[in-house]
Amino acid sequence: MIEVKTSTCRACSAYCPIEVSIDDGRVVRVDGDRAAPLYGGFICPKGRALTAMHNDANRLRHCLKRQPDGSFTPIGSAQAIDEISARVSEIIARHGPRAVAGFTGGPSVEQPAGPPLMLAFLRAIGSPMAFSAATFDQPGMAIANALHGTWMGGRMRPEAWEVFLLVGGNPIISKQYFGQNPGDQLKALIKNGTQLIVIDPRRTETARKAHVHLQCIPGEDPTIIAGLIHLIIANDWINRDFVALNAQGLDELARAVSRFTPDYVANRAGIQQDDLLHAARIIGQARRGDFGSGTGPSMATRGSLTAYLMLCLQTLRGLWAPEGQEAVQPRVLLPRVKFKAQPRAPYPAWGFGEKLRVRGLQQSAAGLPAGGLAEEILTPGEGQIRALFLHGGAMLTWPQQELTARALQSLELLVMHDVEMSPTARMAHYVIATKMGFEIPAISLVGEISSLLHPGYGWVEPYGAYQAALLAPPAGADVLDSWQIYYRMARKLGLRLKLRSGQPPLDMEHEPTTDDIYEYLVAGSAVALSEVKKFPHGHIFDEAREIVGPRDPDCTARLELANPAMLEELAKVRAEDFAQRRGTNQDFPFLLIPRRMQNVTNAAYRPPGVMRNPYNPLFMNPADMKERGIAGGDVVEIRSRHGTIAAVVQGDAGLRPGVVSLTHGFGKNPGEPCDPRKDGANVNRLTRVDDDYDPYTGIPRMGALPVAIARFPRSEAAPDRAAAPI
Ligand SMILES: Nc1nc2c(c(=O)[nH]1)N[C@H]1C(S)=C(S)[C@@H](COP(=O)(O)OP(=O)(O)OC[C@H]3O[C@@H](n4cnc5c(=O)[nH]c(N)nc54)[C@H](O)[C@@H]3O)O[C@H]1N2
Ligand SMILES: Nc1nc2c(c(=O)[nH]1)N[C@H]1C(S)=C(S)[C@@H](COP(=O)(O)OP(=O)(O)OC[C@H]3O[C@@H](n4cnc5c(=O)[nH]c(N)nc54)[C@H](O)[C@@H]3O)O[C@H]1N2
Ligand code: SF4
Ligand SMILES: [Mo]
Repeated sequence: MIEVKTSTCRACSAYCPIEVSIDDGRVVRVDGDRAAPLYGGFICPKGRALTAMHNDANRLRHCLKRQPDGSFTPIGSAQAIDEISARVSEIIARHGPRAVAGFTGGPSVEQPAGPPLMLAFLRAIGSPMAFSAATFDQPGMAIANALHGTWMGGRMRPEAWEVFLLVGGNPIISKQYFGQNPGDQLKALIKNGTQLIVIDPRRTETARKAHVHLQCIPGEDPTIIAGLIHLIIANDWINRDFVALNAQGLDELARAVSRFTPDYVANRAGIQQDDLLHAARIIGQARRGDFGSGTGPSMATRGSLTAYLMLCLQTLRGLWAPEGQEAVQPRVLLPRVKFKAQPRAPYPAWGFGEKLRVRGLQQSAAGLPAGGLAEEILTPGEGQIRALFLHGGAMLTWPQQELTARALQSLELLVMHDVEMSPTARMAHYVIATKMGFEIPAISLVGEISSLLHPGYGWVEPYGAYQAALLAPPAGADVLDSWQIYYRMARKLGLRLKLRSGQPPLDMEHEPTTDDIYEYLVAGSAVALSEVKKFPHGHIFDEAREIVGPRDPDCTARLELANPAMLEELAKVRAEDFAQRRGTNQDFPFLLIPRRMQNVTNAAYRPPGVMRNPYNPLFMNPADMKERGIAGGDVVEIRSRHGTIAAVVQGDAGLRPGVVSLTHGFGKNPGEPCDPRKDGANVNRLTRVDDDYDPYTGIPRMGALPVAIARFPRSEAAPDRAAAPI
């Protein structure tokens, strides 16, 4: 008999509510949950493919251990944890706790308890070496918040927006912003009078809905935002009352942008002056609105500066939630906070915490720079990392794949969690087979935590959801919830794990359940988890709504419009020879940019059938293809200054001529045969960790990357050549 149960899709960070049809312990169908609030029953092909994912015979059912000859043999999870624990304690004894590091990434969407337990474990052994994918993502936002200060009232409510400015993001595909059915949300906003401005070198699904689309040359976001600031100031479109009360540094900012005149900006960024003026006028006259940015500008270098300038622009217009407005993103499973119509003063963005031993990189408001992790592993000396626990798809997602490979190979101990024998798992000493989706209880906590770091995540309304696990792992399987790895190691090593300061440690005698861990994680939440559990479709908790309160009478905090480091970087932007810095020339005539595709999430597990073609095509403007005699379906060679890959071309008339785009998360490991039509192409063979990296966050140039595109003589795949060693 078929049973239908509600759950949440965790194949991306949109967390769509779903209905799962189960027949005798087997998933037979997944649909959007029409009875759930906010999402309107939305589901994408990845959600539907959860059926194939849970029934995939290739899924890992046992942990694996690498043998001296490189092959893998199954090992019981208990035995694996015993052996790993012994090696960890031996490494700590020999090299100290800093020799043990962890990395968490995308899989935390599915495994909410994994990262907190990994961090608790690292704290318990005394290692500061906790890295995350956040510093390969949009780390500049955390830097910008620290340097500018933040608004304690939060953002303006979308139903009131007259403008939304989106710089280098594509919510319709990525669901970053408007995560609950983005197409419908955007349609409703536009119908409601919101003018959408999109800055993107590609006419994306989202840009097609925009009132103004600035189809710029990649990497020119600081130029364009500085140009918009210049126009807002020059036309006296500043919200004077707001700025006088809440900000400082206007005169210095005005001077810093004074030479970003419309003709300079338009010429440099490859856009029309009229369009720039049109965008500035919409922004300058809107009384309510919001701005957001995506991975485009972050990957294109100077992500911290772009994010900082966007905050300055937003503050100049006073587009922050006023007193009396209902707050967006109030807490549900996190402790309640008071929203207030006042600034929180800037705070240190760097200069505290752990320093890496490479390139002067250090802990910042965005975390420890993962861009320096591979070199940290490879650099001999005291503190060198010898053991790494990996909760992400490093081999396909970290820049400079060849360096990543060398770093991972050099480790004494690499432990990977996985549900498949992924490229990264193939590098590991131990692969811990983990539970997948429906075997893990769903909870909206990670979405809410993400919204603290990035306004494009979480829920505007006080939404919360929890659904129990729906399935047991396959009969005979020996798989763990990823947090159990750290709990069981800690127990072996006699450590007591604490999830938060001020909280009692976990019970190390009797192993908690995943639900117990969730209870620890939501301690002090605005709404009790037991209450959230009463609503199988998820729920909007009216009792969690908050109104933005008045300013404290003694508040003296001000938002900073003239951070010296940022204005210095901006001066450099204006002074440089931009064509030279861009790096395109006859040898490298194209700029390669990142993009997401609908049916894949980064390098995450791809259920059979989820993609029509299993590869990531190189998208190219048809005029550029024609000029070079390239047809759709041809295999081409993409060469950057750092490496060469082969990819299958697909025409995309929406791309700005001279720009090509390729999604990350595909391909194979160095030395493995890679067929671009089957395995796709790894864009991170074209990147390099020390190429024009952000000095604060360490994120290197992963967009606006100069490349050459050449047709293979007989249109067949050439072997990938590895990048030059660092
Ligand atoms: N060139 C380039 N590189 C990029 C980007 C780009 O735009 N261009 N984007 C960057 C961004 S924004 C991000 S967030 C990162 C993402 O980078 P990561 O966070 O490193 O990668 P994911 O692809 O999310 O990780 C998915 C993989 O993690 C492994 N895994 C580990 N633990 C588990 C587990 O418990 N369960 C499951 N199911 N799998 C597990 C599986 O192998 C799975 O394939 O990539 C970054 N890299
Ligand atoms: N379907 C799907 N959804 C995802 C993911 C996925 O892999 N697939 N990944 C998830 C993750 S980890 C993240 S971080 C988010 C990211 O969410 P988004 O940032 O919205 O991701 P993209 O869709 O890649 O949008 C980036 C846009 O930037 C544009 N762009 C590229 N270079 C530049 C530039 O120099 N300047 C400007 N202005 N624009 C530029 C690209 O053309 C593209 O349209 O998506 C999440 N959601
Ligand atoms: S957008 Fe698709 S992959 Fe993301 S949560 Fe929703 S159904 Fe799942
Ligand atoms: Mo990301």
